[in-house]
Amino acid sequence: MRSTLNDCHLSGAERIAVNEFSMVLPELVMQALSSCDVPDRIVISVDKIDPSSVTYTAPLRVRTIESSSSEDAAGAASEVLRDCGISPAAVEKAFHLLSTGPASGGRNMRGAVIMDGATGERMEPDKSRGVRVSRVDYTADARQTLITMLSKQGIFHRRVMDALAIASKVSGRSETAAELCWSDDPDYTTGYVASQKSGYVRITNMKKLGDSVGGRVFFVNSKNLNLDEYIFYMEKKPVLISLRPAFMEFHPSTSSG
Ligand code: WAQ
Ligand code: MG
Repeated sequence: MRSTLNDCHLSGAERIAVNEFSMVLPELVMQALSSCDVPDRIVISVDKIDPSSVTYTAPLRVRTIESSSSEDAAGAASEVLRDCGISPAAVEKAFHLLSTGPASGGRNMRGAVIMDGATGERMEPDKSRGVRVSRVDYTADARQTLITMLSKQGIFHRRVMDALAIASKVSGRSETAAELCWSDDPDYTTGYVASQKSGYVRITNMKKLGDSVGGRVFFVNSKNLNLDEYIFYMEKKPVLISLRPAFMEFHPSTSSG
């Protein structure tokens, strides 16, 4: 779903529906109608996907580090990244890119930077668009459980659910060493570092309020990396986040959504 007002982007969302297709469509329309402005255009496009192409992965566990300034946050994020094996040079390069705007002219990208976690070299073919993660969603069970869990912690927000889905898909691929992200939205300053090793680590005050630069960096182990396959997984491979990933992968036809 994509909604616009006067041709300006208002909101967007993507879902994978297994059995509950007729329920998902009204949810997308409701979501479009509940953004801060009323859209004058809502576009919903639907693609059929082959059920046998869907894989299942577990959600990353979630924790939050409270930091008091962007310097403090950078210190905390660097520590987690270093612990995931990212070199100091790559960490520094990623912070520089995301704080100055990763696309040319200091603009934001639509997608993510792919960076060699050892050398800091950028590997994404299109350096202004980046790699856009798509085709990821929660199973109905996992969505409900995570909403309850995040609400109990007082951090439930659609933005957190969306970011956790992206991070779980990205770290679900073994070539990913870690991800670093903060929003390009000037009034959302909490970012995260995510990996299989660290889980999804939210870090507050990752940037200063009012700053409209942000982005995502996927750090990879470039040894044995097939870049085309990696990008295909991120952009095209349907992945459902499930609380029972091993079971569901083995019996995809028993999925209830
Ligand atoms: N795939 C790859 N990169 C993306 C995608 C995507 N689907 N969507 C956005 N990006 C890149 C793009 O460069 C954006 O400029 C940047 O990420 C930030 O996107 O738990 O809202 O949607 O409280 O603004 C973190 C939540 C929120 C932390 C991040 O990012 C928390 C967020 P935004
Ligand atoms: Mg944004």
